[in-house]
Amino acid sequence: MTDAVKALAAALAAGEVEVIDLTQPLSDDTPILRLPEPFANTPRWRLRELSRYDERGPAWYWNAFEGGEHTGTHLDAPIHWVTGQQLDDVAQIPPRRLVGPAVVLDKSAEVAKDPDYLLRIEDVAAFEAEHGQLPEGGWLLYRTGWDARAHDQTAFLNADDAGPHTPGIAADCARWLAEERPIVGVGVETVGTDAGAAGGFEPPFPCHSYLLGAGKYGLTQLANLASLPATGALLVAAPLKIVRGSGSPVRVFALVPRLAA
Ligand code: 23J
Ligand code: MN
Repeated sequence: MTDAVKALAAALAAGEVEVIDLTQPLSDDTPILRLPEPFANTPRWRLRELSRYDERGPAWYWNAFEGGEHTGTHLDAPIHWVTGQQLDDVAQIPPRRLVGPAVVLDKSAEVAKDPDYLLRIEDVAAFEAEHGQLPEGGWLLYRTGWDARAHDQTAFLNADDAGPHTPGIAADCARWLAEERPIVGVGVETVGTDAGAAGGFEPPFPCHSYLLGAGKYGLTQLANLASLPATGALLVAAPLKIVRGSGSPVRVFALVPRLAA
């Protein structure tokens, strides 16, 4: 049997495999979700300096950090939603489930015309007709072009008096992805896996409700999806092992074959 890890290490060393960072920077400027009254909201990410080569610690720099579990590029664990309350917290997710193939479905042209665009079952079916069925144990990454707004909270949330206008997944499609496809989860470029308007859907926040209720995961605020092929990437998601955590900021890498030099 060939040593697949050795082969991968050699391919990385030879530049035949590229490592793409799908993570947005995490700082006090990182956009965060805003829920309407009367719901609780998450605090921003914040560093609190402990010492910086000074009287508090002459040879070292370090910080404490504070922030919601669901801040920036983050992973939603099944226990995050009431439908998954008996299922895994973020520390219980088997690591094997966090390494798997990823496919990228690009609806950025549609979203440029309609920021409330909702992915439909027929969109996924059309993707599958071209690229094959969604991967067992893998991720559906939903490209919307929303990453271009990730540096600016106002543009990222895109809210008016009616609430936020950001793309998402139609309720029937979320249910179908949860129940009829062998993926481990869905990844998006927006502040959450659900559309900005999804609080008014039936059920409310259907992506959270169906996917997490089926023991699957969400990945949010992803970057660099435009650098990935439609199929053929391997995704590695590494959330912090927060005991009883409902989610965590996550570092996400994609390994992709480097095609033409
Ligand atoms: C709580 C309630 C609604 C939503 C969310 C959290 C998220 O988007 C999240 O980060 O899980 S929509
Ligand atoms: Mn979340």
